[in-house]
Amino acid sequence: MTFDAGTWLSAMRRGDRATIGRALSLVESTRPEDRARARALLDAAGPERTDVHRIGVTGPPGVGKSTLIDVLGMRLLDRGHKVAVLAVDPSSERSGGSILGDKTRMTRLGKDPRAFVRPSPSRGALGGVARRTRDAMRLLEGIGYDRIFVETVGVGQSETLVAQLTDTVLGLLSPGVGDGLQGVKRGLLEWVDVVAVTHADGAMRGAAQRTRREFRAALGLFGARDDGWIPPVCAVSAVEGDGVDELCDRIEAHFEHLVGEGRLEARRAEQRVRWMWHLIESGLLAGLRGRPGLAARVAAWERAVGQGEEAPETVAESVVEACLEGLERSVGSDT
Ligand SMILES: Nc1nc2c(ncn2[C@@H]2O[C@H](COP(=O)(O)OP(=O)(O)O)[C@@H](O)[C@H]2O)c(=O)[nH]1
Ligand SMILES: [Mg+2]
Repeated sequence: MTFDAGTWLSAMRRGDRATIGRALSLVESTRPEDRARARALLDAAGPERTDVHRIGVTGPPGVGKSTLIDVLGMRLLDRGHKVAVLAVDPSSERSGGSILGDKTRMTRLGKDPRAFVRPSPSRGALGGVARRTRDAMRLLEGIGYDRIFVETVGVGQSETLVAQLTDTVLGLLSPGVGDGLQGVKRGLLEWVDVVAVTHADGAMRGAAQRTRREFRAALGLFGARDDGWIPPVCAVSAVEGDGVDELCDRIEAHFEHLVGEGRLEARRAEQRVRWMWHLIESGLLAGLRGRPGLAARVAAWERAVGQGEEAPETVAESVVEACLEGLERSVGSDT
């Protein structure tokens, strides 16, 4: 099908999965001609929707993220929602089979016509992953998906990334991980909205319940957050189904908490502002390094600083000042 944003969107809204896949590939591409088409699609997809719940799922490889998304997603379908799943992997190293195996872990969701599972994770540098994930979410929202899961390996920066992309972060723990709580960063409890201990079945059932109690107690010590939310701690078996309904209710309750008093808008507004600053920073740097009309000058600065003829501070200050003066000239100055 040749490209036309309107035609593509209608096909996607009718549930044409091949076109959805193609559109997501466009959105993920960095080629300039693809970027232009992706932008046309996003413009046509309409404004950001506040009836859409973006749910980040984070935790170490093997904790059960994909398996749990499969059962939670099925519950949400039964409750009348349309579910989509994206995976992100901002690590430079390969993360083994955990994400590659996602499609096979999401056997039910992957086959259900009401759901869309993006099998390939968005990989690469943090900024690129954030951009592709944001755009993919907006596209999926624009064609009617209203519960979007973002699965991410809970390592390093990807943890905070997912909090900047989603409304609710579900943090998964393995039974026993909380023993004494030394192994768990306190930071985690500050930005995870719902906690679930997985593998609460068979031989691990008791350990999972113990870990749950320990986390409850720990969270009780921290008290409620500024916005009044106390992250609930659940124990869940994705295999036997125990605790899945309760967890699903808790996740939905957090969304209601956000929607209730304009907190969702506030959270997303903050995310958009952060994103704007990220784009300004990365755009300025990329522009300075890559603008053809400045290439010779930039090379001369580097040479002068490298050879010790100019101080790095002197050059940096004059570059920054010139950028800011140029900006004041074009947008005006408040003073
Ligand atoms: N017994 C049991 N096994 C589980 C549960 N959840 C996941 N698993 C298993 O744990 C392994 C890793 O699960 P997966 O969903 O791929 O983890 P991910 O890397 O976090 O996405 C798989 O073999 C699953 O079948 C659970 O609740 N109970
Ligand atoms: Mg997985």
